[in-house]
Amino acid sequence: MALQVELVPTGEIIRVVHPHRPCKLALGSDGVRVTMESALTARDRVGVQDFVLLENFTSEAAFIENLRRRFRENLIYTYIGPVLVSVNPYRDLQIYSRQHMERYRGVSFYEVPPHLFAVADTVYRALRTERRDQAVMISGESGAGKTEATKRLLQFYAETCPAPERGGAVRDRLLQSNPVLEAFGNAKTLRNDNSSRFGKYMDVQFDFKGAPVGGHILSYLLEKSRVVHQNHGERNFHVFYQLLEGGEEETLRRLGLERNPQSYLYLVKGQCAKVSSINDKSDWKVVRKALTVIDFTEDEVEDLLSIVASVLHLGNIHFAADEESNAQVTTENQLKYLTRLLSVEGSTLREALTHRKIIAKGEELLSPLNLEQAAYARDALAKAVYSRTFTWLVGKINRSLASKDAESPSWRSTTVLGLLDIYGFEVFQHNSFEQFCINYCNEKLQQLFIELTLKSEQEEYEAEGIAWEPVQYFNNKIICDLVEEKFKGIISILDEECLRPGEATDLTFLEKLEDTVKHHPHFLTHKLADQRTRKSLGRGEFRLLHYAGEVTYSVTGFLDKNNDLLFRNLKEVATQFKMSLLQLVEILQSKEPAYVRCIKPNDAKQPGRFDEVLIRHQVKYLGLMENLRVRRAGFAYRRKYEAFLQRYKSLCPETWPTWAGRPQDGVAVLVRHLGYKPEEYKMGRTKIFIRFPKTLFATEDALEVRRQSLATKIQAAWRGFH
Ligand code: AD9
Ligand code: MG
Repeated sequence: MALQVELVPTGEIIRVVHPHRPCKLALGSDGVRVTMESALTARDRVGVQDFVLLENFTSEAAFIENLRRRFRENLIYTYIGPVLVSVNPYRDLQIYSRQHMERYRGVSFYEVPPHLFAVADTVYRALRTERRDQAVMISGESGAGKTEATKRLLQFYAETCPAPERGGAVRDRLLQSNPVLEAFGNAKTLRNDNSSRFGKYMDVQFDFKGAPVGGHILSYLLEKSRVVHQNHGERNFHVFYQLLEGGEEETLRRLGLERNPQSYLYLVKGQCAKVSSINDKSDWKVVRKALTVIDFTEDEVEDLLSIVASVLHLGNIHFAADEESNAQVTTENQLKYLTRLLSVEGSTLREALTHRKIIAKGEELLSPLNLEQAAYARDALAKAVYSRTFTWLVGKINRSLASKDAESPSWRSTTVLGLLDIYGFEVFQHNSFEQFCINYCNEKLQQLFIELTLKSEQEEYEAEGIAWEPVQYFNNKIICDLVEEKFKGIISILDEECLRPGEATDLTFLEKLEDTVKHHPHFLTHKLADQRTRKSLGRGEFRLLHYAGEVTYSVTGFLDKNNDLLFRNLKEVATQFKMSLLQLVEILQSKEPAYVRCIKPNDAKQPGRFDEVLIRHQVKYLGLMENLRVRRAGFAYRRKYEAFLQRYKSLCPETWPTWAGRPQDGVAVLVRHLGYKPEEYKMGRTKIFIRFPKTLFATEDALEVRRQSLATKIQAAWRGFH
């Protein structure tokens, strides 16, 4: 096996430190053999570890080729400057061990191969030394590896940060909140066996010594429709199957449940209760234990299970029509369990399932429901019960994670590290309100991403005293405005329609939309389309040209689903989702951002398969080329003077083996010796900026030659010694 080492000459001694490129070091009876792959062939084989070093940085093909080479070598991480691009390997690469954590602690970001832990460590050190709040934003499509990355980051902090003086349990709670949230908020979908069906933003609070002392979770838009319906090949939320498989006999009996998921209508729609990659029984054990760690009392666990069970019983409630076509409950047994589990009167529940309250002339009247309406009411109740339980669960976890020292003076000096694991941009054959919300969310985050990347570039140039040349880029604010603008944005119009119950329908909403935003370059409907595009648009649809591409949304269900989200106090016209999103953007803006951009290599969840079409699409919608262009606008490469000098000082007799003066002056002497032309680089206050990769590569190659000759010398010396 090729050992990954780097030889760094320190005076007369050869020290083996971090890997930079592959090199074989063999100790045999005839001495030591050091064979290094040349820098050039290594670049050919494994690509560059930072996309800014791509010669042809505007070429998408070159970008993808670099990803492919690295992926083939199991190098799943690559940088775009400080941004980490990650490709899901779909196999355990054994790269997250305690040793790996140690290896990435306290080292210089660019001196080690790209890794999630390098980001974790850099963020943590910035938090400690600059005392600024940080946020790691993890994005990518379903199955790309966001949740895995979030978990690895949490694990890194839990294992490597010092323990707090008091309340050490918080580290366990931070870790254990995960299986519980996943049980209730994740499900098997066609794209991912453990797909998060809610967005998550988690804050970890650190005290002034850098120990984790508390946490807080914000959740976004749980996909509650899954409770009552799953597409073929998908499942309901994990917790249902876990409880049925893993719950104790006695518990199930008390809840009136049978072990077989096939007995429950809410669990059979997707026809795949069993998933080979999931062990519901052992997962339940983990969840059950985690509930205790995060402070659930036995009574609270009991309540939680009662609610889970009641959703299953609700799904099995059947109705029959009486002679007036009014729905009557026919499943008395289910009703009996429900009244007990939910602690409601049987008559109240029966009435709620088969009648609707209406107010006529100031009086409350009960109007009977027909079969279809009753089934709808039953499903609505199941969804409401489940989603409220989820909200309650998050609140409960937050109380358990809340720092117990909130009142103490040290609390005031805490810093916060946020982790954002949100669903990526989605385009399906059929896109509805959920996709609209998710894609709007991604549109906002993309706007923030580009803004912050540009801002940090500009700030760095200014701080370094280097002239900033404005970069041309696509600003997706125009699309965000189209969705969220007051009075004439899509959300405003939708809310307005929701305020006209009885009169408004999904189609009147679409008509209003057509009237208000008809000339917008990113908006199209059947009516507004020309002959050519009209064919591809249905009458109940509108199309948005997102930064990531076109998506056609069907308006069916928009009013209903939005009503669900609306604040009950309807004086203000704003939806909950938009508000919580704006709040999230504010939270993120107040922090120093770091980014992990996850890519899914194939749809088959298979290791080693690199599906180019799929990947090209993600590179596009993650805005990676835009990101690279901004990063490369001026200079391909920049390094602190100390780091640059340390790495290349052996190439100049004046700086080798040590340079006594200021590192900046040493670098000046060094690059003059190397023959850098004035237009190829600039000297900032603390860093050297190099314009083109080829300048850097020439220097790297020179270093390579020097190392090879050193290696030859050691071998000769070794042979002489023996
Ligand atoms: V979704 O939007 O919630 O549907 P995620 O969160 O992006 O999606 P997730 O992290 O759940 O995807 O990853 C999907 C699966 O890919 C995991 O269950 C693992 O089996 C696999 N995976 C992801 N990242 C890694 C990794 N770094 N190493 C090995 C991985 N396997
Ligand atoms: Mg996820």
